Amino acid sequence: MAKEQDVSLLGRRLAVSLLKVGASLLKSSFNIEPEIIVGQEMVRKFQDIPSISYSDRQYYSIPLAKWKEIIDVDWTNHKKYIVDRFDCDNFSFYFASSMAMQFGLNTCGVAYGKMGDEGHAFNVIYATDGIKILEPQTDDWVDYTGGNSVTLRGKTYSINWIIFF
Ligand SMILES: [Ca+2]
Repeated sequence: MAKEQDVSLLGRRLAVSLLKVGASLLKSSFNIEPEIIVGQEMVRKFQDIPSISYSDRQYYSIPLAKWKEIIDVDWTNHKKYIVDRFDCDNFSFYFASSMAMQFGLNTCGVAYGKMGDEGHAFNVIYATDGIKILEPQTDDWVDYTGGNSVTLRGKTYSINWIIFF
């Protein structure tokens, strides 16, 4: 029994070490040099959204082309959808938190609204050269230029609330 516990403990420590090394390698492979945006300035671009929350004074972002490179390797879209436990809200907060945790980018927000007639959560990316609405379950995105809805994957994504954190 003692030996089994030792093996489990060793396995856990190895797993954590691998995660740390992997995260560090991934970040250093991108050479990210973010631009700083004042929160108040950023939210001005979302005047057509009924409600917006932001928690930070300064926001760090990069150009769309660099965001695309990150999205292409990020594995959020490969995660399995599980009703309630890992559904649209979890995908969205997970993706946004991963961007802050792994790359120091807090300009990926979470949007609550509707996809067609159904309640839905998804992401908003405030890049230094544009704004995108992202479906984190599929990595599809579309330009946001104003208003409170976009057409993405042939569906209307409408936004009631955005939070940047
Ligand atoms: Ca959930």
